[in-house]
Amino acid sequence: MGTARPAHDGAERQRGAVMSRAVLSIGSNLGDRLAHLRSVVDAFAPWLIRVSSVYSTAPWGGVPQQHYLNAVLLVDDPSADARDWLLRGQELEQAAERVREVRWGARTLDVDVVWCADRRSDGVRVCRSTDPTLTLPHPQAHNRAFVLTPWFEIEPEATLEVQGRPSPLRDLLDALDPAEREGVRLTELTLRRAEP
Ligand code: A4P
Ligand code: MG
Repeated sequence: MGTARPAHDGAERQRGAVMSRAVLSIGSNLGDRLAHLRSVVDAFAPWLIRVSSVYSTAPWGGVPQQHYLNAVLLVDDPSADARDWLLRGQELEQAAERVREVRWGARTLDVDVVWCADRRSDGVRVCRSTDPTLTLPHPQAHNRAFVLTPWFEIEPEATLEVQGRPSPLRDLLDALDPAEREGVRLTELTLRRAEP
């Protein structure tokens, strides 16, 4: 309890029986916002399964600041665990010269691990953790249309555990204040690379 590092035994990793799948929320509201989001898609290209559209979103959390661009990625890597996804995201935040000043304040790049699961020979195990350095599932995801809307776009069948109970994303979106949902607008911007 309280740790996000799954108990992977080395032999299991070598046999490829463990695979970590994660949902990442990426956001930017400072500098070249689209370039910051693209830096994540480029760096995560080897593990990328799906990438959402780009959404323009009203700032969440009560700190006055400019609108964000947000998107959600679905990634998969046989050799990664939940903490690897966090560390990879934080490296990219640093590369974007992110400065931490105000909680929920403006930032060049934010990469949050929303959800993570291990795929094993005996099925899928959702990662749960109360560790403050990596809380899973992300404790605010169900309150955020800027996470749920792009995630629903790329994985409409997904569920998210809220207080221990799995809920379909559609139900979580419907439960939000309409103003919260309406603050999330689809753009024509894209993070997908053009086919060669
Ligand atoms: N941390 C714990 N669990 C996680 C997790 N699942 N994923 C820890 C990522 N990080 C996690 O984060 C603080 C600490 O949270 C880290 O040390 C990490 O180990 P931070 O990135 O340093 O600070 P922060 O981002 O300001 O705080 P916080 O609470 O993580 O904020 P959020 O949740 O990232 O929210 N509005 C819109 N429209 N779009 C946005 O993208 N983003 C935020 C930031 C606020 N409002 C927004 C948006
Ligand atoms: Mg964050």
